[in-house]
Amino acid sequence: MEDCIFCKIASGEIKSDIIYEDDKMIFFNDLNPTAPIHFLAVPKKHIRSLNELEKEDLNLIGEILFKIKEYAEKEGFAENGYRVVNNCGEDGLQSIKHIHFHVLAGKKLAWPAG
Ligand code: D5M
Repeated sequence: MEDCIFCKIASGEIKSDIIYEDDKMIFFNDLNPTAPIHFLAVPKKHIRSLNELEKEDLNLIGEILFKIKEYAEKEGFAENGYRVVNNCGEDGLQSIKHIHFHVLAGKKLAWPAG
């Protein structure tokens, strides 16, 4: 197993600002937020990137997206909308090699990205 900061956050070895956790996933606020609400939704299973996703992981990813939806409803930003982003690989500017989804909300976001 490679040395992975998000695995260490998931195991509790490294502290983070956790906003949701269950046995399969963890949500924590991004260290460098680019919107009033900016957190990362991360599976506890170590998957390097979208490129390494296997069919056996499809339920897990669906559950993460569904939990993001539920969280947005609970926290009251679902109605105004939000953005879910996955950066994959070098050109996608993925800096942490453990798959994660950025969730951005709380302002009118700019588009297009990149
Ligand atoms: O984005 C990786 C994101 O991870 C980036 O926005 C900073 C964030 N980050 C890095 N380390 C931490 C810790 N320790 N806590 C919270 N957030 C963190 P990427 O899509 O890989 O470019």
